[in-house]
Amino acid sequence: MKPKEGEFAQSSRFYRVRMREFFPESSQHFRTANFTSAQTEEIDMKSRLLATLLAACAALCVSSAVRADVLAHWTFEVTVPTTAGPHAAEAGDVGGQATGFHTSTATVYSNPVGNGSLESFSSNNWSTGDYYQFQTSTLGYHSIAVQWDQTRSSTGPGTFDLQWSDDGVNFLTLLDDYNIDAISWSSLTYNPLSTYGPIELPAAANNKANVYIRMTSQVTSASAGTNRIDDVIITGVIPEPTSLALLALGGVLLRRRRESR
Ligand SMILES: [Ca+2]
Ligand SMILES: [Ca+2]
Ligand SMILES: [Ca+2]
Repeated sequence: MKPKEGEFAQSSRFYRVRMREFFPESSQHFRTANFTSAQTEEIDMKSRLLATLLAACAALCVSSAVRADVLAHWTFEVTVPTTAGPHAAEAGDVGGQATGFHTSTATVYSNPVGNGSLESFSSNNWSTGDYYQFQTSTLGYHSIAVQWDQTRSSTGPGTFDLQWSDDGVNFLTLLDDYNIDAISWSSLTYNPLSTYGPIELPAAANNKANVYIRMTSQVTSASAGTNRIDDVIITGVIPEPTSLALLALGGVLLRRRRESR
């Protein structure tokens, strides 16, 4: 796309606009066009510098937007659930608590094999409205997301809602009636078909002292039917001042180059 020497007047308007940014005091020349090869080289060099800086800034902004931190990760390898909890997250920068809730007092909480691991969080006697709940803090974080592994026995509940709340009382549905297949888990082999998400929470979940996420059964199943969950991971993003600083630095460098002419 580089114009040949002496052809600047005919090159694209975009190019001329960019050149005027660099040489505001002599922008008239770009319409009449007659450059020595040294001038053309300088124009190209500055143009490339600007493009490089813009690309670097853009790349940094994008990378900071997608790089998420793990706030809480429940593996159940350490807590090894035998009750409704609370069970502390084994990993993550913030931590949090997992609990189960069942209407039936006959419910047994247990720890069969996970999805490629030894332990998970399992329960039986499922009624509509029973749930697994995961709590963490999102203070200082945005772009909150959750992913998890879930399966069931052949007679366990297979329809759930994913819900969230910032007070633990009023829940909003993120995923309505998602389906859980009865996939046999192995402690040695991870099965990606049992992984759900990541599902992003709305901006209202940003920067909250408490965020609660529930997987709530939409059906009542046979009393012996189980549903189990493993590797629940809540992530968030800390706004990074470095990308903003780099953008500002780019602006300073460009100004200096202009002023030094
Ligand atoms: Ca596990
Ligand atoms: Ca176990
Ligand atoms: Ca539903």
